[in-house]
Amino acid sequence: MPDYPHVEKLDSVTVILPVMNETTSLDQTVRIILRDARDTLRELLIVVCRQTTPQAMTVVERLQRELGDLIVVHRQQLPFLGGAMREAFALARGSHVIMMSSDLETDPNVVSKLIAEAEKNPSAIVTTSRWIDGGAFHGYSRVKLVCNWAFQHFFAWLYGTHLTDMTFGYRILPASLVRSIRWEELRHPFNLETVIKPLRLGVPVTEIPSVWHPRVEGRSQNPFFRNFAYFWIGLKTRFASKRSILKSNCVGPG
Ligand SMILES: Nc1nc2c(ncn2[C@@H]2O[C@H](COP(=O)(O)OP(=O)(O)OP(=O)(O)O)[C@@H](O)[C@H]2O)c(=O)[nH]1
Ligand SMILES: [Mg+2]
Repeated sequence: MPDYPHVEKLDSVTVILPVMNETTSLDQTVRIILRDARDTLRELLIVVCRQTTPQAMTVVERLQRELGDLIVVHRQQLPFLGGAMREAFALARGSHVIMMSSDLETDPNVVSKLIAEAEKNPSAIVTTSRWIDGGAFHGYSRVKLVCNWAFQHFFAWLYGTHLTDMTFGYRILPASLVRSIRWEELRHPFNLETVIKPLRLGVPVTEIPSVWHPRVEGRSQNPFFRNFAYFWIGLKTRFASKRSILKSNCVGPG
């Protein structure tokens, strides 16, 4: 029996949009998702925090007025990006959740492709890669590219997987799966944690391509030196027991 929840069907999707300082990028992200995936959408779950700028809040409030129940706004209690995602996992009402950002670095044109892939295998995770055919990085320095390549290869070897982009936080996951796992990270390494913990449980993970463009407004919340923090969760999870990865009431099939 697998150690992760079996999911019969993709019924609906909650798209999680963390927002700090995005205005036009958030607006464009929402428009493209609605154009391509409105029928499958349970809600757009926008997560804001105390540092979210007044300009971004103005856009969030306008979207709420325009789109009514399709928009759910949550003010996070836990800090940072991982905290925002973890609280969103608990609140999502769709059978599946899409993790992405609102700065257009996670290309919203890929949302409908993620959904189409997840429909084929609803218990699995479909994640995006900038390294496979059809994917790309624009505006990454040579040093950043080499570091990223080396990092991806090291962790693919460590986990015995063919995945090529485990740190890119743009993927679709079953909601029951994300609620069965004990999450630890609060900052950006959460993006890695959300793929390596499922891998340790034996969850199938497939990749589709996505092109990365640097944000055109606002600032990243992830300074380059913080990338080293990914090693801690990456190494620790490799040797963690399945029992410690699952919440205590979720051991065995869900
Ligand atoms: N609600 C909320 N949103 C956040 C937080 N940190 C980042 N975000 C948003 O999450 C998305 C991803 O964060 P970024 O800081 O751009 O991180 P990134 O794109 O992974 O990192 P870079 O590659 O360095 O740009 C963006 O839309 C941010 O505005 C947070 O603490 N709370
Ligand atoms: Mg970003």
